[in-house]
Amino acid sequence: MIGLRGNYEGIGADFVVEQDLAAYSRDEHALFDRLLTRQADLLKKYACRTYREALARLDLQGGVPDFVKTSVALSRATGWNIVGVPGLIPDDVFFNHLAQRRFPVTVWLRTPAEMDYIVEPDVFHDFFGHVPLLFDPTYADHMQEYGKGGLKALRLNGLKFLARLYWFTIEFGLIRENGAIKAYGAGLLSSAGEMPYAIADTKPERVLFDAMTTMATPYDIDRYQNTYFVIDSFEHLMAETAPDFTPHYAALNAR
Ligand code: HBI
Ligand code: FE
Repeated sequence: MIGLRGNYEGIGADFVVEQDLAAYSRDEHALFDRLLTRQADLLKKYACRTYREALARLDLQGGVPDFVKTSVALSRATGWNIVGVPGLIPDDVFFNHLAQRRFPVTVWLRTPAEMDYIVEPDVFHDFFGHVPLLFDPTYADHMQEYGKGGLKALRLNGLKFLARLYWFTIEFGLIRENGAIKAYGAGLLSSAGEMPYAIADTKPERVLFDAMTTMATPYDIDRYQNTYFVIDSFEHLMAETAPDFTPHYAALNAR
């Protein structure tokens, strides 16, 4: 599938591409399974229950999953669908998909050399990391609100702040569960190294999530974070991000 990696020629305005299941090599299916197996033990220890239960229901048959098949179950559960994309897509296109309950999932898979670290999201990060939680109604609603908020942030010069919110919740968020701290962020769930680090290492600080502090916290995409934000529940995340952020953006831009 290397051919499709970052190949945008002839792409439409929505940046959607068909997932060609036949185009994945046997090695690619095997690599996807190796990534899955490697995470399995870590998930038991570090992943939040909602994620683990949703992943189990997905019943991944082995190899790179079929977006169309998963979308049938997903749309029945929360009205979301998966759309294939060739990689990162423009912010406004990305947010517009989320606002319409379409989750963009990259169609290509990393190479074995990128097993431990990949800069851009690939199908393992996007599918394994993001898709299971879209089966949870509250999280699914939050993700759609996030998309609508993103389109608004673009108009209010607030994208940088909203991207930080996304980074510290949807990508690297932690959640309190029965007195323990677990992972729900896709970047953590799909990483063998950063999930244990974020939860068990003494180096990073773990602070209670609030939207303003998160939006004021810069992040580095190519290193582990110094700070991780902890929500009490997805309802807490929803409530914290429901307000109109216009005044927040104005205050943050004024700093
Ligand atoms: N495109 N395919 C894809 N996946 C993303 O996660 C993504 C994107 N484009 C923009 C983007 N994320 C970020 O700018 C926003 O999350 C802020
Ligand atoms: Fe992601």
